[in-house]
Amino acid sequence: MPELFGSTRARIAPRHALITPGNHVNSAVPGITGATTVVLINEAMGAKFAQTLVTFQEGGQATRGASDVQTFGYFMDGSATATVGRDKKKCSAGHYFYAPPGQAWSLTSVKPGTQVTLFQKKYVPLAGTAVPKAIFGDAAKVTGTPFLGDPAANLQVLLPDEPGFDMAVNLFAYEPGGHLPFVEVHVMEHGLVMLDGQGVYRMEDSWYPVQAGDVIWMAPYCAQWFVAMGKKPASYLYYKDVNRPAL
Ligand code: UGY
Ligand code: MN
Repeated sequence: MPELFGSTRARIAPRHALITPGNHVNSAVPGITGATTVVLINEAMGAKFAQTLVTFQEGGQATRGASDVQTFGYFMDGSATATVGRDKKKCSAGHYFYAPPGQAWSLTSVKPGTQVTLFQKKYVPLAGTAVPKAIFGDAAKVTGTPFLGDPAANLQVLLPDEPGFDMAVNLFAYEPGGHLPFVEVHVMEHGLVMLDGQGVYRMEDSWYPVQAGDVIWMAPYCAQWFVAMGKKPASYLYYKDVNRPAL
């Protein structure tokens, strides 16, 4: 969609945001070299997590030392060796890794053009519950379930649904015309990237046309609804915070 004469679909509101690929500006992020790195969502926006898109060039790599930050990385395209602590795995499109707090991670032997979406959050411990271990996964091997029984909205949960995890990352795929069954209002925050197709996202009192590559932030209690439009299925990858006490 050409955005001429200073027009844009981007909108940065106090409690939600939409950023399109045409808006991207790179940042220098320590530990990431030979790549363009776009910090799409972070605390500067009002979020309690960060969502970053990294596109690697020849010889690019990423490393992050152990800290209280946990990282989920999803391969949108390309391939690389992901190392978390002492474990390593060759990853390609649709694969993902989870680096728990206290473990270093890196991406090496990266094929030029590889794109990875990172979700990062400071880990909140839960008394009596063990900190999660490293995970490597492949979305193609994760069984989906019809969301609230609707086969037109298929949900894949990529991380274990266990109390040790204070973040979730899911894939949502919609048939054309498929939609969220009602306008959700919830305490959990979302970061989201459209992977395929197009549709309309309602956030608070605005309705936005969205398509593959768009990134969305929804603050806690942001009213939200989505409908897939067009002739192809639509899908998105999204983050949410989970499993911690209300007070
Ligand atoms: O998990 C969720 O809250 C999900 N149903 N929200 C969303 O897709 N906007
Ligand atoms: Mn939601």
